[in-house]
Amino acid sequence: MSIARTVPGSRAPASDVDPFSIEFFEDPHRIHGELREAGPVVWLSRYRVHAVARYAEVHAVLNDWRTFCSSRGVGMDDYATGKPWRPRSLVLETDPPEHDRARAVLNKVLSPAAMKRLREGFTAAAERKVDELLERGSFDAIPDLAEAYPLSVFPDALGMPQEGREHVLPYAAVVFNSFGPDNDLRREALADAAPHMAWVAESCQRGSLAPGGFGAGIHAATDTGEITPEEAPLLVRSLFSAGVDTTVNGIGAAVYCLARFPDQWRKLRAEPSLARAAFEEAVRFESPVQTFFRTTTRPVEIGGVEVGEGEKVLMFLGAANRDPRRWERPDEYDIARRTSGHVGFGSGVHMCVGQLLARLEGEVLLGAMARKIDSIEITGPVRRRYNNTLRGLASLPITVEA
Ligand code: OVV
Repeated sequence: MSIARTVPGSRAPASDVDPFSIEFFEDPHRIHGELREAGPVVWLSRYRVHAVARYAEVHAVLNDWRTFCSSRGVGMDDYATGKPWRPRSLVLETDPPEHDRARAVLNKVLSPAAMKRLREGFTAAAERKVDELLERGSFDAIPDLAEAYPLSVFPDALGMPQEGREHVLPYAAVVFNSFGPDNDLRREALADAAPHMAWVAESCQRGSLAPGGFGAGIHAATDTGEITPEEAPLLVRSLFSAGVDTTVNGIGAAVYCLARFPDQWRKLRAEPSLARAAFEEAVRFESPVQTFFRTTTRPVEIGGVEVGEGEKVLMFLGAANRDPRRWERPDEYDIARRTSGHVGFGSGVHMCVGQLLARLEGEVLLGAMARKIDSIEITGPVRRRYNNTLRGLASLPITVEA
């Protein structure tokens, strides 16, 4: 990477790196460091957008929705100048006050009380999954664990139709690739998206959703007038979009960490009550959601650099989560660390509305592993999965012993 200190039309240092390339996905950490060191804001010349990679600036952008809006899209596409590829999300791609109405409904559906009702069933499913995998001994921790466990609990909790659930992960891959630039990943994902989109649209209708689930809960909010009947399916769509692949990659990150760092695995085994902390630290360490954009609503100075109105700003959540200005030993996975303040779930008004559900899944699964599994060993080639937003693996062959 070359970093030039000046560029016409910007006072930010410029970089020609492509943070949406396979090469970058393979090893983002060195370049994250270079971007942090270059300055508080960097100009990505390839895409003509500003980017922030330091914790302080990422946190500041996330916490100033008036200046850094979401209603023009949180991907590279600017909805002020182009049509969204799907009707825009009522919660992700809106600003207060519209955002807050939709958010309140999701907050209630995914509340601490709702988590309490789910805990027992989620725990039993985690124990069954771990028992089954111990029986097998050797398996692929991505499809057989990181994907299989969330798929065994979340679609039922949402009340998804039984038929067609194979669309869930492909649909999410489309959504998260869509936030990136018009590269091969995004183009190929969108080219094959139609059947996934059709199934999701149909499944979000009130009549498709099982009683008692998150989906039915969202539709019930139309009866009290909090949202309109036209809005409900779109809000349900947010859970289809963001409810599975995020936790798949969060759990995948945690298992990958625990398999790579035996001293941390030993610590967790000795103290299974650290399961929730071990999951949280994996979210900081790997940052399954790597990036989001905002769009400026006015000219603004970031770290002394002038950014104009109507400009996209790319936030490197993963770089912020390893910024040595904020974290001690940032590149160490340490389950005893104080992780609070990490931006793996975002921050501010848009901070992950499903974070309690993600943590519940992570906690009960890692807890079951800690109580039942003695050793974890990586026993085959680790393959990465490429996505414009999500960081995670396609394959993690492991062997476990009781
Ligand atoms: C956080 C997130 C990711 C992807 C999609 C959505 C939300 C949505 O609201 O559709």
